[in-house]
Amino acid sequence: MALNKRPKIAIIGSGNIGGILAYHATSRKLGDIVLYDNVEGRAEGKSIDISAAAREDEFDLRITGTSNYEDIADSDIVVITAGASRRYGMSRGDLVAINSENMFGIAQGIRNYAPSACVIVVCNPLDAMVTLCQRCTGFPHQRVMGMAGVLDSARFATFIAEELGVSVRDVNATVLGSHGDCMVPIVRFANVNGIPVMELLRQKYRGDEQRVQETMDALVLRTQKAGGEIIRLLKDKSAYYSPASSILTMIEAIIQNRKRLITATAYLTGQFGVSGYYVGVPCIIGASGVERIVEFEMTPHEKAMFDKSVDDIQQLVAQLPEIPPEFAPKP
Ligand code: A3D
Repeated sequence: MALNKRPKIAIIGSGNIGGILAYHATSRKLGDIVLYDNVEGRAEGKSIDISAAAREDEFDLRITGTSNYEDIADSDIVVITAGASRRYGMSRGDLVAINSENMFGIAQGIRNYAPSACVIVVCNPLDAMVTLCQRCTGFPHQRVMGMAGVLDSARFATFIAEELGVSVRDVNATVLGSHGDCMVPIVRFANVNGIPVMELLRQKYRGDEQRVQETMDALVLRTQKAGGEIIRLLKDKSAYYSPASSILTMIEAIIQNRKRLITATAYLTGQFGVSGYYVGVPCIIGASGVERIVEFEMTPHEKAMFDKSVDDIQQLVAQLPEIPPEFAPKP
């Protein structure tokens, strides 16, 4: 019997997010994992540790650690979790220079050894780094996407569930736009198994419209600042458990060709009135990557917030360095 090849997932950057992602990807049996890091021994050490969980967690996958790009050869998916993260007091934009420099080498490694992969960018500032990754790899936009919206939407859903005292499993929430303070939670779409959250807040606060609005405003603001809230508490680290879970959602959607409708940072060619920029929007994610961007009519308030978010992205992208000549498309 011919057995199909198992999916191969490369994770570039074996720090907090990369390590947890590798562990959960193996325990969910998603495929063989290659952990890469430029700190000698880090990826290998984590891979040996995770391998030793295989018996108890009942997986028979291969997990290897490396500092050599050759080992990511022919990966189906590459996730980029390499790079500096924010410290307390920093904005995501403060990471442009350092993480751009990292991206040059990473993109070259991916372009050389995993030319058919779908790439999920996670490092910050997300919207700029996914742009740079696509420019450097030259891959079709459909195969280069950013993970932010799944996480931002999960945070919004979590805060709504806590406020209403319901299971987060039943909460649908959508956050679009940039992965920054100008992200756009779409309040109109927030519901608990179809019942609008605003209606449930009205029931809770017995029709006190001011209290309802203030509560929703606070949920939106907390979502927009959620990353910073965690950094303020951890001081020298950013969130890592929930980003890893959100990346898994995207990996599963691609590997299992699930056609999930989720928010991903995708390249716009006129959708929502934007062209030539990566922005967080609703997408169908399947085996080919971003298979379709799903548009809907925004209210004037949503559109104003979305446009502000796009301005934010444009400012970050304007700070990106020139692409070195070795990345120029081959004639
Ligand atoms: P951390 O635990 O510091 O791990 C980063 C790893 O990358 C370290 O092991 C480094 O050695 C490694 N690394 C650095 N440069 C390179 C390079 N050039 N090649 C290979 N490996 C390298 O950080 P983390 O895992 O907490 O976060 C990783 C990135 O994700 C950061 O840029 C964060 O800002 C970002 N992040 C994004 C989100 C989103 O929702 C988009 C959420 C949380 C963190």
